Amino acid sequence: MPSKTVPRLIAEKIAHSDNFVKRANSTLFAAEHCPTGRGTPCSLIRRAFEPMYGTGAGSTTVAEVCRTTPPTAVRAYARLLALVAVLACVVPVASNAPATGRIVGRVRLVAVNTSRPLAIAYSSRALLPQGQAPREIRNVVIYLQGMPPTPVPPTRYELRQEGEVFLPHVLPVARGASIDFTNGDPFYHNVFSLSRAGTFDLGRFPRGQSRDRQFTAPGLVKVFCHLHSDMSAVIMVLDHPWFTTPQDDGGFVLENVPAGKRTIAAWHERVGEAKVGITVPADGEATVEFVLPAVES
Ligand SMILES: [Cu+2]
Repeated sequence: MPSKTVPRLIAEKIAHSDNFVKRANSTLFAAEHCPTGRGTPCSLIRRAFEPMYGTGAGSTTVAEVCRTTPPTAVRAYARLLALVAVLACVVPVASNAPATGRIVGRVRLVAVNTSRPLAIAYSSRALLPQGQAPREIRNVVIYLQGMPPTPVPPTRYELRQEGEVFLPHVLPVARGASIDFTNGDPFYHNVFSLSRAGTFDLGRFPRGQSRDRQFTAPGLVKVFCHLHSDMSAVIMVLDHPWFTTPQDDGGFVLENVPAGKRTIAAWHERVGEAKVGITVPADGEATVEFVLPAVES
């Protein structure tokens, strides 16, 4: 029985318990034969053990788990392990929570004299239905700098292609997030990137279809369409959860920020990064304001 949904931690604990016999990448015994002679047919946990045993790419059967207890007991055991894992996480947090505070801020975009009009990325905005053009402030990303890599539960986002533009134009995500690129136009689009943090080409696809991609390396991923050279988007992949996009009025809040001295940055693709050092008080609030010399569209 494939157990693709068993989380790795639990799968490892199951495999290491006395009730199970594990084999990495085994061709020595088939599902019908239990080497211990005491179990029921072996079940497969595909991929879950790959990092553990280093069986390499292209390997599908990376571990076999031989059950000596019925599936219901396996599930109950897995649930018990999950509960233990949850308690192990929750209890220390409840008794010894790291002090956190919040950062409340505002971003203002100010016009500057520029010989260039808007970046070419915006030249097809006229195709958008009236009133739907995203405000330039939404293309700012606010994030903390210098934070240790902090895992974030995988999240799924959508980045649409509509009116020959990517919406949103700028999308911050945490490492591990997946993005569905959905074509909402009555003609084909493509999605590709040559960025170091993510090189891919999702091919061409028609209206209503989408292609997805997971982003596993931090950094800026610039996304384009082979078919429409004006189209572009920027995905900022961050290695922690402390980031956000300002509201239409420029306001933003970062919650649960570890207390202490922090560096907060505001990024815009035509301005780059502006950063400020602030002190976040435990159970308190720090305020910050950014003024970015970006042309309001
Ligand atoms: Cu296109």
